[in-house]
Amino acid sequence: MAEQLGITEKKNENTGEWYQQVILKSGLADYSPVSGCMILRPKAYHIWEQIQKFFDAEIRKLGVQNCYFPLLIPESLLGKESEHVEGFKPEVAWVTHGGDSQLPERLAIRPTSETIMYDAYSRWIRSHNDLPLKLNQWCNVVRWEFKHPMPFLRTREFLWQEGHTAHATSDSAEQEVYQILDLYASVFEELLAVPVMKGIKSEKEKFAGAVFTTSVETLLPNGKAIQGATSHHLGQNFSKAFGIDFLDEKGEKQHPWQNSWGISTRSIGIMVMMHSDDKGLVLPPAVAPIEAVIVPIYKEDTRVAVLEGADEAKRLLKGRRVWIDNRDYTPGWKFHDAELQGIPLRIELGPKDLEKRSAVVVRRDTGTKEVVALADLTGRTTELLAAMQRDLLESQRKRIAEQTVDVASMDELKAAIDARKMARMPWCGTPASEEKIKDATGGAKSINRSRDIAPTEPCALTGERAQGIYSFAKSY
Ligand code: 87F
Repeated sequence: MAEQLGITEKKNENTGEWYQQVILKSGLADYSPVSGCMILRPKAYHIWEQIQKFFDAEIRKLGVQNCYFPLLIPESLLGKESEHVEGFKPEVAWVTHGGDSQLPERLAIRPTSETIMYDAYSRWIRSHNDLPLKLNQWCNVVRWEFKHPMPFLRTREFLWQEGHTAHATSDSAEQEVYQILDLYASVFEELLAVPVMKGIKSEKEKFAGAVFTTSVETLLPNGKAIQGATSHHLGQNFSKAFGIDFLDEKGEKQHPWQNSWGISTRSIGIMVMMHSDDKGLVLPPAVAPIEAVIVPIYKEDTRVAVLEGADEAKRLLKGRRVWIDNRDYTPGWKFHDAELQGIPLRIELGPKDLEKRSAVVVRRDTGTKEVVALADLTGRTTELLAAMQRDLLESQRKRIAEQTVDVASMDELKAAIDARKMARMPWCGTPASEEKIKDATGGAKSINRSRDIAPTEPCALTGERAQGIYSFAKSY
């Protein structure tokens, strides 16, 4: 039997299967011979490039410079700051041989670059004149996950940027943590149309090497939360472990204050999960490789005139990313394919439309159709793309608000989690309490706490002082 072209699973019935089909059939990505590794096809890579372009320009304004550190990290170096690496050890992939000969020391394939970068920082940083040092690299990392792989969301190799900065004062470092967090929120909200919650992680959920960890997080339609990016304040933890020090203005020896921060191709998976539907991919116009497809509708006798009309429409949309689908398929087939591929606007053009000097324009997200005069096509297309970008974000914001409840006890928290909602409550933030929540709810975790909202009530579970208003959900 021929494989079905369209999506055969429903998003809210079998999310996992539906997701895989959307990714594969829309042409975003494909599997590879190695389980957990995937091919980013041009459509996915285009989206990644938009993220890179935006974020790279913004961090440059903050004085960050790009660089590249080696892929292979000697075992002796990786284990140096043992506290943070210990929990991650099972996920490290190793190179043990060159040809047939065993290496004298195993080499880790970078899972993250703190160790190799801070080893270099210990040689490069001497005085306050060398600070701040702000480096970033765009690269791939490998983490040998054993959980079931999910394209973009859980893969053994992924692309990311990792920023690593060293500052002469803790204030300067802490300020940067939140500047970067704001940029991550902009990537999600302005490019991917994904609403996020910025906040600080609990003691249990923070990066073990950090003084505190901040994150942007969102709630997917299936009630699972997912972390989009993180920005850590490392304090002097690594500078002490790696012997990074500088002479301050008074000539006194000090350890610098450090940050590290990252966003990965996982962000693309989050965007797919959030907006796509039972017809296939839905792409926010800002990151879509094609913003509008023109589908010419003709019979033999109208072919030339309609194709000329399609060319004219394309000329009217000069400067936009427009594709005329003149492949040898029926219009109906092309409509479905454009939906599967997530092209934001479909412009249908037949002989009757041409007679009236108009076209039918259809939005991918809402399916709304309208007749647009060719004279208005340029302006209306701009409006519709902007409206779609805005509406995708707003409709998800509304959904998340509807899927979030305030709770005041463990029973209410449990009920919310069982109903696949995100729960919010004033909470003490202690690891012991977090452990109890996990047990009582069958695996829910704290997501983060906003730094802007101060709790007025004590912890809803322990009665102790609340550290903040935290969100809770099951998560990826
Ligand atoms: C896996 C193996 C070894 C995560 C790992 O979040 C080490 C690690 O340190 C590890 N998985 N981490 C934490 C990464 C922290 C930090 N690195 C820079 C980030 C953002 C970018």
